[in-house]
Amino acid sequence: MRFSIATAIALSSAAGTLAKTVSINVGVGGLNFDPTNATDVQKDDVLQFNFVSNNHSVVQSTFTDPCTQKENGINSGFQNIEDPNKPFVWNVTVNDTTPLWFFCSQTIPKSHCTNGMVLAINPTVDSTFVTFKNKATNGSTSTSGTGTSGAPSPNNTSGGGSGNGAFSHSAGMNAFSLLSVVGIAFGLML
Ligand SMILES: *[C@@H]1O[C@H](CO)[C@@H](O)[C@H](O)[C@H]1NC(C)=O
Ligand SMILES: *[C@@H]1O[C@H](CO)[C@@H](O)[C@H](O)[C@H]1NC(C)=O
Ligand SMILES: *[C@@H]1O[C@H](CO)[C@@H](O)[C@H](O)[C@H]1NC(C)=O
Ligand SMILES: *[C@@H]1O[C@H](CO)[C@@H](O)[C@H](O)[C@H]1NC(C)=O
Ligand SMILES: *[C@@H]1O[C@H](CO)[C@@H](O)[C@H](O)[C@H]1NC(C)=O
Ligand SMILES: *[C@@H]1O[C@H](CO)[C@@H](O)[C@H](O)[C@H]1NC(C)=O
Ligand SMILES: *[C@@H]1O[C@H](CO)[C@@H](O)[C@H](O)[C@H]1NC(C)=O
Ligand SMILES: [Cu+2]
Repeated sequence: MRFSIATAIALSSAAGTLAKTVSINVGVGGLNFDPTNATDVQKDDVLQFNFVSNNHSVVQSTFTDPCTQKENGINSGFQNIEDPNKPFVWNVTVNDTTPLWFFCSQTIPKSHCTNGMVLAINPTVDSTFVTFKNKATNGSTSTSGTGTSGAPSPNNTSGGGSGNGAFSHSAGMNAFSLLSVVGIAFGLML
């Protein structure tokens, strides 16, 4: 089987436009999303939300009202994870590049949103992640850190660590990109 130059170039340009997966951990080790924000998310890219611990949700809101569900906004529902080895994965396809704003709607025993559990996709220079988060927390600088709720024990909230490593992230994509680069090199050598 031979890779022609044409095949290599076709593969390469396909790789340039292929949708990517943006992996986002939900509430791992604290009341936060990791990463807290993502830029350059394009149409057809997939947001892969990984729920590995506690009882969180991902709910779409608006920049002006971070802790309230947007009308007809998307909502993962509460996902109570009892076994970090059995995470829940929620994939959301992005349909355009307008900013998306999200929060966790858990309020027991305290509001995760007002403690800073918010996420921005494609924030802009006018509507930044920092401003969005400040709106959510009302400017509070209180550590949103380890005071997680719903866990068996606060000492165990980082137990998602092992589950965390279990995610493949976008390994498939990377492998594909590598393949096309190798394909070009191979094609040029023929
Ligand atoms: C936005 O996310 C990037 C990583 O993707 C991070 O380096 C940066 O600190 C984040 N910005 C804020 C304001 O948290
Ligand atoms: C998860 O949290 C929601 C909202 O607080 C609550 O209604 C639900 O009972 C919780 N689920 C479990 C299994 O604890
Ligand atoms: C979510 O997307 C990832 C990467 O595209 C894929 O590997 C996984 O099977 C999808 N999971 C679900 C539940 O759709
Ligand atoms: C994009 O459109 C699909 C299909 O209608 C929908 O399931 C998905 O929730 C949309 N994505 C967002 C971010 O609204
Ligand atoms: C927000 O903070 C201001 C000043 O710190 C305070 O006066 C106001 O009551 C707070 N609003 C809410 C909704 O907590
Ligand atoms: C967490 O661990 C610390 C010391 O490692 C201990 O003092 C504390 O009581 C523990 N808390 C719980 C809820 O287990
Ligand atoms: C952490 O959780 C495990 C099981 O989930 C339990 O065996 C262990 O005692 C817990 N540790 C603490 C400090 O609560
Ligand atoms: Cu939460």
